Amino acid sequence: RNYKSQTECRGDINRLSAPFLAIYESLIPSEEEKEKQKQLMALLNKHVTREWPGARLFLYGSCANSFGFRKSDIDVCLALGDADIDKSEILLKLADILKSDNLENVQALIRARVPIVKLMDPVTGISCDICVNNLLAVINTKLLRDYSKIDVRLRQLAFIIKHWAKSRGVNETYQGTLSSYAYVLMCIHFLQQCNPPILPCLQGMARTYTVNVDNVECSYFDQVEKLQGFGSQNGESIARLVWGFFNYWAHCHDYANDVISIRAGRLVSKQAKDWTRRIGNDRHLICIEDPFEVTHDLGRVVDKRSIRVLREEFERAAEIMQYDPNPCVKLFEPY
Ligand code: 3AT
Ligand code: MG
Repeated sequence: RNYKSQTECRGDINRLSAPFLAIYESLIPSEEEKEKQKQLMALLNKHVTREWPGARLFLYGSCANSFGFRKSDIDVCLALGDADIDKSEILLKLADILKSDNLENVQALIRARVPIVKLMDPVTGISCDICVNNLLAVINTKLLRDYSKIDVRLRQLAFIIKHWAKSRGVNETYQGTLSSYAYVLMCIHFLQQCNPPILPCLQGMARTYTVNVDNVECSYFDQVEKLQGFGSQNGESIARLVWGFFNYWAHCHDYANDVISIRAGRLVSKQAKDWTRRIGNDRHLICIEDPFEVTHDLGRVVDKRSIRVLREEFERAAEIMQYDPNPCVKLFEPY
């Protein structure tokens, strides 16, 4: 089902692409920063393999999924083969080991929802969070990175949407708004459902990559170099896509009935997922299905108050994209 846009797009939309692309370019991390991240990973690896010879370290989240801004912290996952370990014990041990090196502010936060060790490396200036055995996050990081290689407009759109969300204060899960991960899924969905599509549905194609993590089978077509040019039938400019994204979430999405699913490559119904009523803290006011943990709604953090904030922000952004002479200023105005 393709949505019909509520409004005709303004006639001068394409002249807005240059300023959006300039913002995107200004947010991309430098090669030098990427080098420093590798340097810190090598240092951490040395400590970890000395203590746990079979262990591996993975980067995940925005530093590895290609949707990270410059000067971001990095997220690291320590993968230990054994599933039955006591994570708190491992993290306390890891903190002890890292404290004895020159790392600063080393702290084990073992009571957090995702328990981690935090630290700052004074040599590179990079801060980092290390979690244990969070392999689904490593796999969803790869999926997002693979999507970003198919059409550069995904990375451009997601950077602009994340920058908007951070500027407007709607990228705060503890306040009931959405995570960066959720916004990237919304961008992928949007580019899958446009006509002609700019992105395929990788989980709906022949599987070339399969892993089992925590009893979840994760598989999809990952030979994305073969999909170069997939979206070229659709010539929409980045400005037009930003306009379309906000128009979709402001005026076209059916919040009462629909779930976005990049796994299915289309909308699915709340009914089919039994997400029609509140269960515990899950209110399902905006439904974004996780591509692998399909019972997991990334919109679960959204409550009665924050859904209003979010929808008002989408409407504000759609209005600016339609009428403002200089949207790039107004759109990112601090709230
Ligand atoms: P920033 O650039 O730091 O804002 P990020 O991409 O690092 O964004 P998050 O901080 O939202 O994104 O999350 C870090 C990673 O953790 C991204 C994703 O691989 C994983 N992740 C986050 N939230 C969830 C979730 N609810 N379910 C599964 N994986 C998640
Ligand atoms: Mg992060």
